Amino acid sequence: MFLWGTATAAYQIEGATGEDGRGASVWDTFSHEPGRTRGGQTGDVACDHYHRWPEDVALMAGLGVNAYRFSIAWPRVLPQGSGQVNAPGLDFYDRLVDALLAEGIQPVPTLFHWDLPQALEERGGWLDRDVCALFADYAAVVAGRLADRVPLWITLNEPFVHMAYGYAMGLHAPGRTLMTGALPAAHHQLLAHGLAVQALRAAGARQVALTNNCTPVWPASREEADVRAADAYDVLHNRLFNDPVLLGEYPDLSAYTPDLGFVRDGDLKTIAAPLDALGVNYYNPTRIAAPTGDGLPFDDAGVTGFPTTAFGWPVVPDGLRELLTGLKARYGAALPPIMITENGCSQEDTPAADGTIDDAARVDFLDRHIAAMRRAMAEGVDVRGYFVWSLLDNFEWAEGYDQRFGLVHVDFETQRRTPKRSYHWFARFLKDQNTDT
Ligand code: GBH
Repeated sequence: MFLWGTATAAYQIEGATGEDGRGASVWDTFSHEPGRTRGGQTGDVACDHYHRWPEDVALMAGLGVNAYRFSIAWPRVLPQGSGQVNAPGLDFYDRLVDALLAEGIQPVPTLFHWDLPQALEERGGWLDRDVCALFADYAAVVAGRLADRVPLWITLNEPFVHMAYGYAMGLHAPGRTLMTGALPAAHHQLLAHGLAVQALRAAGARQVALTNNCTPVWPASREEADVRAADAYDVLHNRLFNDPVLLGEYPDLSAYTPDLGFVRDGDLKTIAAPLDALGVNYYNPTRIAAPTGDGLPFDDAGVTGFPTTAFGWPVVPDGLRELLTGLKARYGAALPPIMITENGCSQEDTPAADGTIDDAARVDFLDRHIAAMRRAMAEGVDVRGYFVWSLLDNFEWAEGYDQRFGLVHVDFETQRRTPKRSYHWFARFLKDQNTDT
């Protein structure tokens, strides 16, 4: 069965950050520091999903999706990151899973979507190798409770973005600005993934995946310097996270670091544990030019000549086809089936006088990206699922509540949910799928 779903993440929707024994995460800390997020906004309340989840499950039932990708907040389950399990935290996800199953919706949990327990940040976060084993312990606890009802598990969300934004550039929690010194955070996330694959399977998980953010990389010109820079960027954004998992080796990282001292014997074997699916989050291609400074081996030249989302990101549907066929060309038989675990766009989405939200641009965006995915499938790429980011407008990290990605509008003053035109469009689309098959 092809999975058609929507996606969310715990810190972006749950709120209730101090309730029922939840520990603090790096995003609680970071978002409360002055100047970190737009207008100082935080996920303290977000979509109040922790209390309103029955309404949100009903919205998905009305939509007609057969899958829902959400993330589990590590600090809800283990407030200190390790040790004492917080029963009410696990109970919350247990109830959610049952409610989804009752509506015929397959729960697809992600174990880490950037909300590391603050207690683990205090010992170094993802720079501390010991956190890898603690992640596997956490995975075992959650799967021990849910794997009887949850077939497919995702370990991490976008380790590239977490490394780059959280550890290299300081735009996300934990706000470190290590630049290439952030590389151990990539390796430790990957090692944590590999250890979690073992823990999940031991706890009865039938299918395990990793979700990577992938981008087709376009050289700014055919000049050799631009082509070389584009290759260097492809190494950092895509191959650093796909090669070790799928091929069991790192790409040439010499443009970023003189040595890989943080990689120990046996790590790559752990990281390369066979997967049942590769989760791919696609937003847009990246255009890269030769470096002008003396820091990184590339410059972001910006994609021009395409329409943009409210965020300013270029809308390039065929980039998804290009990405998928490119993955197949590079990894061949080593490429597991693919799930598009996120695709979507932010738009202005202001309600009209009568309260309706006519997000025609989102309808067009989704329609064209699904068509591009199907072109890739026609070209032989094995795609097994597609999840819209996102079900609800939510806390868009450093951008706060201004960037709206939902099929459902959220009024953050009242928490009122209003399905947008794209919701009704996707519901119709899903109905047509069912009658076709
Ligand atoms: C995902 O990250 C996250 O998983 C999710 O939590 C988040 O809410 C969602 O996307 C929307 O942001 O065109 O050069 O300006 C996406 C990471 C990084 C992808 C920035 C798009 C734009 C680059 N994004 N990138 S550019």
